[in-house]
Parts: sequence; C-alpha cells; structure tokens
Amino acid sequence: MTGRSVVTIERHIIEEERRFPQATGAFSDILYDIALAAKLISAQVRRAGLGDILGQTGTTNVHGEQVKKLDEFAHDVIFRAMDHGGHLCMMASEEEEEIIQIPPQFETGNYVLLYDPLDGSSNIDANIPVGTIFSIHRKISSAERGSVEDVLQPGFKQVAAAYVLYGSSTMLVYTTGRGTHGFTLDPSIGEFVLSHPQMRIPSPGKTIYSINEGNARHWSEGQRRLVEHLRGFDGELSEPYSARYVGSMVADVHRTLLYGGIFMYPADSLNPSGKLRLLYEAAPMAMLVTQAGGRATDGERDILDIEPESLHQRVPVYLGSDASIETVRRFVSEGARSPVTR
Ligand code: P6P
Repeated sequence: MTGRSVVTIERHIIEEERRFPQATGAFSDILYDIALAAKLISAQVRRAGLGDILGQTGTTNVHGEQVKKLDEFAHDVIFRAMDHGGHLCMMASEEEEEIIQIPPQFETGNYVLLYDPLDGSSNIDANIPVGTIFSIHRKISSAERGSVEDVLQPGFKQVAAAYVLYGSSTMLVYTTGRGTHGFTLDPSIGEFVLSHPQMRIPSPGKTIYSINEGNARHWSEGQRRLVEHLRGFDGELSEPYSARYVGSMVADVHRTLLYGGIFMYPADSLNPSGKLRLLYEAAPMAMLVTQAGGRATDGERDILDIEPESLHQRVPVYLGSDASIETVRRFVSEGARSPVTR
C-alpha cells in the first residue's frame, strides 16, 4: 500500500500533546470538542437546502445583520459542545454582544474560546462555501469564572487557532503554534483525516489578489495604487496578479494558504477600521497564516501584535505570502502615504 499513513485529528492531537510531558490533556479535550462541533455543523450545512433550516429567522444579530437559522444552529452547537467540558472559563461569539459565561452548574477551566460560528453565512443560499473560525487563549485573570481581560488578549498570545471550511469537502485546519495542519472530513467514517501536514504558503506562489473591488471608490490613494500595481498598470510586474474573491473569508484565506498571493479587506472611507473582526476572525487567521510561513498586517502593524480594546473590534486585514505583504507595505503603510522626497 503506497502513500502516507492515515492519521486522524484525534491521533494528531494526542501526538502533539505527548511532546509536552506536563500537559494535562485539557487543551487536547478542547480540540476534540471543536472537531466534534465541526462535524455536527458540517452535517447540517450539507443539508441546508433540504431542511426547513434555510432562510431567515427574521431576527438580526448584534451587528444588525439578518441571522439565518444556520448561524444560530452553529452558535448553539459550539456552545453546547464546549460549555460542560470544564476546561473553559468563558467564551465569546460573533453572535453574542457580550462575553458568554460558563453555565453555573459546570466547572470552569484555564482556557478561553472565541469563535465566529458561521462566517460568510450570507452566501449559504447560493451554496457558496462558508466557515467557522476558532481562537483559543489561556486564562490570565484571577476571576474563577473569567473576566473580560481573559478575552481581550493580543493575537500573539493565542495558544491555538482553527478554521473549518464547509466547501467541496469539509476541512479543519488548525495550529497550536507548531505549524499549520489540514484535515479533511471523510463522511463515510466521520473522521477528520490528515490531508495537508505542515501547510506552507507558497511565496510568491500563484500571484492572486483577493479583495471586494466594489469598494474601490472608497479606497485610499495608497490602496488604489496597490491594486493598480497588482493588476500590472504601472508596468512593474512581469506577471500581473489574477483576481479571485469568494466573499467568504475562510474560503478566500484557505485558497491563499494553498496557492499564495494576498487576501485584503482594507479600511476605506466608509469603514475606517475595515469590516473584519480582530478577535475571532483576523487574529486566528493571522496565527494560521504566520504558522504556515506567511504574514498578516493591518497595513501598519502585525495583526498578532494588536492589543484589543473591545470584543467586536474591527481591523483592516492584509494576509498572505511574505512577498505579497512586502508589496502591501510599499503602497499602504504610513511611510508610503507620506510625501515622497525625491
Ligand atoms: P463583503 C462575510 O460576511 C464576511 O464577514 C467575511 O467572511 C468576508 O471576507 C467578508 O465579510 C465579505 O464582505 O463586503 O466583500 O461582502
């Protein structure tokens, strides 16, 4: 029999844990529960067009966006998979305005989970890939059942990050700071099997840029010049970039991880902090991309260094290969915006 040995995500987590003799197994339990939640959500996403689950619930979430039933389902599945394990002191979700306490009947633990239960959900009705994003921090407060400071931690303090992509297949990609690893769900056995060990973003890789060009009229001068450069209008690039944009962050980031290039959701005159959320979108994706040899910036700072000020704080996002991020800095960073002295 040829090919790699078959490694399930549970086996991978155990082998990772064994590298740390002092590990208690709490962290591994959290990762197991995340994999379980991913399977439950995947099963429902796969039948979205069949059940009555499709369509609006008629409610809106904290950001005034229409909440589809799958958003609520995914949020509830993750909460109920994670609330009783005794390893979390609290949670936070895109779907909840405030931080989420662990129910009083359950023990608390030394970790915090932040998540975007179903990112890109506005695409569900068109059968476009959607995803779930997870970020895990260690508890730092002395409060037994956690406090807001446990949630408002910078990205470089994350102990793990993961996304699940409900695409042509369901993939779970995670990092605990020792590389980024991808697992593909085999629905016939209900297991996530290692399919992309030690993912490395190609640099420069395929030259693909990914951005919503419909916002171009609101971009800064530097952003406009950057995209014109990527398109080849300034004549610098022997091979101008191709454009790809799904409009679902997990799908766009996953393609960038595999093929290279750059994903951008910049600030603009309408959204001075961009659209994407720092704590449960940009920071976990920044850890995953960085662990795969790429970089993530807001145009000035490394996203992993940004000190959060609020739970649903937005941040401009540029992430991709090293080479692509260097190009971003040339056009978008403060220095690029100051008058050029020739
Ligand atoms: P736009 C989906 O709503 C999302 O939060 C991300 O998944 C995606 O990258 C972005 O918004 C798309 O936003 O403004 O291009 O539709």
